[in-house]
Amino acid sequence: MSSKLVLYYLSGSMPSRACMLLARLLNLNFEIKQVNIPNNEQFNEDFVKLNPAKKIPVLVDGDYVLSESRAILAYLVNSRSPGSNLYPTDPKQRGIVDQRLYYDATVFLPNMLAVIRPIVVEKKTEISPTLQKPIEESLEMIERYLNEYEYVAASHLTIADISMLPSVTTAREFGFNLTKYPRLNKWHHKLETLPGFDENLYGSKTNAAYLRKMVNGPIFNF
Ligand SMILES: N[C@@H](CCC(=O)N[C@@H](CS)C(=O)NCC(=O)O)C(=O)O
Repeated sequence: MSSKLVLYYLSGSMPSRACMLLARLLNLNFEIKQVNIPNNEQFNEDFVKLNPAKKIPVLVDGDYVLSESRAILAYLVNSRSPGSNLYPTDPKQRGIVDQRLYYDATVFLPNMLAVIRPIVVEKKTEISPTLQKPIEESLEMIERYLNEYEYVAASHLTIADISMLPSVTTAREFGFNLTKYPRLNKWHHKLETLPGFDENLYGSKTNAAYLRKMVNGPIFNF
């Protein structure tokens, strides 16, 4: 029997919510341990032992510890739902899913975190307007992916959708107009039916509200 999973998490954190969404979708028995990033709990000694990179999410499965949300998503499918088309086993199909995951890890999420981290962790009180365009470019990129397939990497849901969804919901709460990207907007509507979407929405709203409070105004002037 597999052990109970523990997810180090914060609802305002997009990659944490991606792991939560997949855990809910797979109906996994898991416990959430809050790591309060605004209070800098990621720098606490015990947490740093768990993840020296000082980031959430972290998954603990017995004595196995894994960080990096996309590695966690892949591990959860491979270990709890092997063979599922959430992470296709065909090399070419998996290649497309991995490409989207790497795009998310190296471009889209960093574009979002460039807005969030200075405020939440560094306690800055201003957001540079130059950070708006890179997010628009990422939304356009996902629109292109959705031109190729109904979901971002295939004709069905994969972990690439789950990885990107929290950042798209957050972008919408930041004021980005998703109707400018018709396929993305439709995709987002479809994913609203996923178990855990309400928690994703709550986290996105909390995050946006925190930023607006800290900068004392809108996140961007559209
Ligand atoms: N590439 C990582 C990014 C993790 C990440 O940056 N997490 C943020 C919360 S969204 C964090 O823990 N930030 C704390 C800090 O930067 O000090 C992943 O996808 O898991």
